Amino acid sequence: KPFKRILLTGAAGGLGKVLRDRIKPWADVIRLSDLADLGATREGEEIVQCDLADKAGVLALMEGVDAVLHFGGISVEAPFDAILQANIVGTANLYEAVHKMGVRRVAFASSNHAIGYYKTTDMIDADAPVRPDTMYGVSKCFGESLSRYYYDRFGIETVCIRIGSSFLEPTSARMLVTYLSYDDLLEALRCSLMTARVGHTILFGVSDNPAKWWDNRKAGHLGFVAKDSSSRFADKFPPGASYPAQDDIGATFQGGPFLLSGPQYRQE
Ligand code: NAI
Ligand code: 15L
Repeated sequence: KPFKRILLTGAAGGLGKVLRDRIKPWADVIRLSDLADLGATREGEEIVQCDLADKAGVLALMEGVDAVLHFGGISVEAPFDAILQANIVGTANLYEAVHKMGVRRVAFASSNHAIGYYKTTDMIDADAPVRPDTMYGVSKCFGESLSRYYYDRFGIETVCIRIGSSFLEPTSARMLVTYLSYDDLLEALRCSLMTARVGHTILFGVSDNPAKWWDNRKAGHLGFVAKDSSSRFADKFPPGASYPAQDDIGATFQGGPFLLSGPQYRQE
């Protein structure tokens, strides 16, 4: 197998549960970690319950690890104090541990909400300046910057995957554009871990959907080719229909409903 031990953070979450069995061919041991309970240990697994905000705990978590899939943290908008601990302090603890323990490769679950203030009429690539739409999005920008720093300073390689919407199927018209199938997520992770040299790469995690906002040519060296498409769900959301109902701002910006979270927003 390509790796001895892969650490998956956020293993009890929606995507963690999807990945738990599917990444087993990549390592002798998968170390699963989360704040939440992970149930019984299965074959080829180790379970370490840990709060990412606990620096010593995260350092111990990294022992013997040779690659990390960092999916743990708060996955939606939330009060800043909570985001600060889980996503900002948590990701800082993770990279410090990665550095101290000599881990060479990380795949970081970033989000489209790092660039959610671009309009739905915009087409952007990895060089477009970040435009987070929430404090959650700001925390993902922090993870992207932090991983850039650890690459430039220490040569630790990271692929930041700006995941669109990775669920069983799209649940809104917007998700026909942002949908990332589970198989395509797995392929994006496989490319992120197995490509010989990735440096610091930003990859938009999206399937080969008919409508596109994101150009992945700057991540071409990863060789990621999405196989799925939201087209088979298009009938559920005919043009002009909006389900769930969104007001104009939700349809104007790439971040969609996240623009409606929080106390205030502006339209320009
Ligand atoms: P989720 O919310 O279902 O899972 C996140 C997991 O992180 C949870 O099990 C939670 O207990 C754990 N967690 C939260 N705070 C923690 C802490 N302080 N210490 C340790 N563990 C903690 O989210 P989901 O959908 O599985 O997403 C996984 C990752 O992918 C997240 O980082 C999310 O931001 C990112 N992402 C997901 C997208 C999607 O479409 N599902 C889209 C864009 C990004
Ligand atoms: C995200 O970043 C969230 O983690 C996920 O729950 C979805 O809301 C997704 O973005 C999205 O934009 O659909």
